[in-house]
Amino acid sequence: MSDPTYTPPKVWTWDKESGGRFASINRPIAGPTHEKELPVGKHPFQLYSLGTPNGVKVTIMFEELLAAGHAGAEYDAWLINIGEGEQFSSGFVAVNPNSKIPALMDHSTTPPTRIFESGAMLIYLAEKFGAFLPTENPQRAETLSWLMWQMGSAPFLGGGFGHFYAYAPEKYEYPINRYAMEVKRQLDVLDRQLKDNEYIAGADYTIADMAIWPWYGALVTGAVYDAGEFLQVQDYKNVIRWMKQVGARPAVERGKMVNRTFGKPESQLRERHDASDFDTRTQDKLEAQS
Ligand SMILES: N[C@@H](CCC(=O)N[C@@H](CS)C(=O)NCC(=O)O)C(=O)O
Repeated sequence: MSDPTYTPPKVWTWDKESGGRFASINRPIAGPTHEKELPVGKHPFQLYSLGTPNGVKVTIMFEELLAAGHAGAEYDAWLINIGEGEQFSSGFVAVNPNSKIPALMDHSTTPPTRIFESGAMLIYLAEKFGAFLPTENPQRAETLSWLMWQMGSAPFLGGGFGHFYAYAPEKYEYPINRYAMEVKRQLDVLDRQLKDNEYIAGADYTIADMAIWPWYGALVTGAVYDAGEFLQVQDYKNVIRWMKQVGARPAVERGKMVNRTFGKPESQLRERHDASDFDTRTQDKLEAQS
């Protein structure tokens, strides 16, 4: 193990060998690394994504909209392999200058509209279809407050706790303590809110649930970062009740399969171009054909 103390030099320089999972794709500069256009399918919405929590928020929203009868929400979901640096192609950067999944194009507008940041996509789609975002205050303000809470909080869970507990090349007590404390505090925030409310923003299921469930719903199953015991997630009983309730929605079950590249083959629909793909193109079926 290297020396756990560090004296920063006067000027930070890029250490390409910093180690840890994702070290090979982390760079201190933005912009494309290579020229490549993105594919465009037949539907109004073109989603370029991966089945991580940030990607799943948006595929849940699309599946919920379609289940609610909004046929205009049909979408193609293309797989972006971030481990291979596909988020740095010229086509992807043109949709999301921040080079992170998910990235979305709405081809039903002239010219087509680009949307980046998963929270912005949820608001855009909710406003476009008049669904899952209350139009009147205080419910609208409450929903947007919780949506922004998720966008501000999850980096402490993923980039903070998850990075130092699961991905860093060596384990250090200081950052793990710091972020475990913060994540447990966040879980307690949710647990208290869900004690008196069926859903995150009150009595109705909204985009706030869709944003928070893929991160904190997964966390209380113990599956995320294999940290269930460490964080004692079973203590957050109201979050667990809500996690199960939201997870049982058929649109949520479908949404979490889209662009998924891990887990059981039957749970992976790596690309979605048609509603029938859930029946015919999951990974187990594709592998059986090859
Ligand atoms: N705030 C962004 C976060 C997106 C994000 O962090 N995406 C990750 C995957 S979950 C990513 O694309 N990472 C690739 C990289 O950092 O190069 C959002 O919610 O859309």
